[in-house]
Amino acid sequence: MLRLRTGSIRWIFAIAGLVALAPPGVNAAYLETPFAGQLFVEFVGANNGLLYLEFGLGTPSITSQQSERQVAIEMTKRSGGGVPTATPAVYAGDFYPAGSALDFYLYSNHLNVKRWVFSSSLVGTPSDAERTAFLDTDDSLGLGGSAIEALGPGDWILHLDDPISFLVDDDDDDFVVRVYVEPVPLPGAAFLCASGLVGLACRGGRHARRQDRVMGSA
Ligand SMILES: [Ca+2]
Ligand SMILES: [Ca+2]
Repeated sequence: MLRLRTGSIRWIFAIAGLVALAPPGVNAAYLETPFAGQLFVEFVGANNGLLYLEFGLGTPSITSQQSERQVAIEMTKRSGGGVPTATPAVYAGDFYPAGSALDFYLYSNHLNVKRWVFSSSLVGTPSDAERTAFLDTDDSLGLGGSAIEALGPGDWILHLDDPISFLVDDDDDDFVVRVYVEPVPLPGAAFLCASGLVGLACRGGRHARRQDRVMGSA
């Protein structure tokens, strides 16, 4: 008969606790990466009358400077409508391991009326603006109320509304962007991240790298 001593039982619970803590993904994130890799953001289309629209990663402070934010794409109004200043896919950071959380923000400035929406707010008490921007409240897309169209593993089209759209509609075409992960071999340090052994440290490192490397400038 297998007999476990009290010390052994403590170790089993301790190891089980570490395993439980190991997955670093945030369950309620807007998206989660299905595998480790590099994230890219690609402008698809837009239909809005905004003078300025900015799309990026994370949940920045509304008092932040643009240089402090993880800007991916920005649009400025020209004759004939709003167009992005950058159309190619832009690199938006390394995300290790699989299950990394992806949240986004939109910021608009129209005649100096500034508005923000954050996808991370959906897990709490989102504003009407945030629900309209990051969801499809009338299910016009037929995706069950989601604004996320999956093209394949780690490859999505986001049908977003601008931050002031809730005042007039929820047509899910104000800002359409593709977000996708390119799988890449894990470097040595990232292997440790993927193993969950040093998950907290890795998340901090990823954040710092994203701050350094994400496209966009003030
Ligand atoms: Ca919407
Ligand atoms: Ca709209």
